[in-house]
Amino acid sequence: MHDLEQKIRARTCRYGVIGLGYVGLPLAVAFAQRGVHVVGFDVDRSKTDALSAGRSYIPDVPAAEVAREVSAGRLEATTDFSRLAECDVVSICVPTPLSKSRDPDVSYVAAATESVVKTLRAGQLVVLESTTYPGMTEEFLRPPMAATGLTVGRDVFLAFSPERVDPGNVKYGIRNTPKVVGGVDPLSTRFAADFYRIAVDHVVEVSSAAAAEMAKLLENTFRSVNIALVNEVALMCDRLGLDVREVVGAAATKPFGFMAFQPGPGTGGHCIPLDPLYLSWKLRTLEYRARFVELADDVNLSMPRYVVARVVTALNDAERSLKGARVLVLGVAYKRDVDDTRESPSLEILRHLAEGGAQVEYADPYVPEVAVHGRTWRGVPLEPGTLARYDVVVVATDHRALPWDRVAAEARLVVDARGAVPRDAVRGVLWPLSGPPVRGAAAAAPAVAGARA
Ligand code: SAJ
Repeated sequence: MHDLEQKIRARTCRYGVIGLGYVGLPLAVAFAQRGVHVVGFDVDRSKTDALSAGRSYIPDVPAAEVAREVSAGRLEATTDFSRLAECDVVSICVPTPLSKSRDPDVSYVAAATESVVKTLRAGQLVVLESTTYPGMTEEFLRPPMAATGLTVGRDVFLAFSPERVDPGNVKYGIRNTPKVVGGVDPLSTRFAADFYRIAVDHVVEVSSAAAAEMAKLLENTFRSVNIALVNEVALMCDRLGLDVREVVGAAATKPFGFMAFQPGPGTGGHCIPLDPLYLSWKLRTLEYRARFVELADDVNLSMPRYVVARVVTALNDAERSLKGARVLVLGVAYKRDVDDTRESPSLEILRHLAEGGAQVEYADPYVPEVAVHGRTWRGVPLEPGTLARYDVVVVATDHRALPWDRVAAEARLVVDARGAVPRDAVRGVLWPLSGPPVRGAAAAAPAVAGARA
């Protein structure tokens, strides 16, 4: 039996996790809790110092769990990447963002790979977890590992296993989320699968690293395309004078063969807007256009401007112009109940409203301040009377913590891109994402063209 296999079976293998963010930290803690000695690596000393002191900066990872594993000596954190030599298994969990030209930015993976190769030794298994294009593990990690003179698949082993950490998800965690694993050769697949089985109930072996890379991209492209479809249905409903949420809600009553997605102001976050573009980028190098991926990206990217156009329509109906209007945007995080503003469509909405001459402010209980194209906004508290001060309130993120009943009762005019405001409680005028406005008791009758007082 290979020495590595023996260590995995005996759980005496030492595990290195590079990148201690929302993916790497839960992974490190999960294996430490299963008795594996884990060394966490990060370039950010504030992270490694916090963990060494038994503190957590990831909401899904309780500090008590970090403290317990650190004090038991099963979890360490360091910025000293030379210690990778101690590790038998290394998972790379670093960001794979897009560059300014919306092409893959693999600089973080390149830096991690360089560190791994510097200390590479016989008996090590390297697993890339960062979401990337099909072929990257084979094309980007294998050559520098082989260039050390060690044989991949005999002396050292290499696999890809996509991360499926869903921040804020209280139901699914490391243990009960099935883990796909694909090696660059059968032995790499087997060793990686055996290793992950230490902390994951269900490990799914596939025939190659590329198959595992592609599976991950399919998972998130599926979401991007279906969100784009329902957003395009919103654009259609706008022209048809229909309320898209009523249409989606009705379709969702079909108990089979349909999966409801919600239309909204676009897609944000570090996964859905980015992952599919890794796929289309790779396919372009193979002279193939991933048309669904690119169309979905176009539609989703167009939604912030559509929401702003809806605001203009609503103000126009109230005989107000966007220029000079006082506008409050509710929610700048990319989705409900999170504090992450990466790629958030709300930021584009803020920018376009400001460019249109509106006096724009925002309120978001999770985000105290946000910078958009060089301008910094500070959130405003929703004190009594605040909502009534604005000419229009725009719902961009439907945080559960926001006072939706107050929005219905106090706001004179609402554009609700998320279907968050209770319609039956509206006193002013509410414009849904598509379809006719809802006019409440306090709404002035709309001006009728041509009529004179
Ligand atoms: N969105 C819609 N309509 C929908 C669903 C989402 O407009 O019906 C928007 C959200 O508001 C957000 C963006 O799309 O701006 C992405 O939302 P998301 O629910 O896909 O959440 P993410 O970005 O946190 O995606 C993560 C992914 N997890 C991993 O990659 C491990 C994704 O695969 C998960 O399915 C998703 O969480 C989840 O289900 O929570």
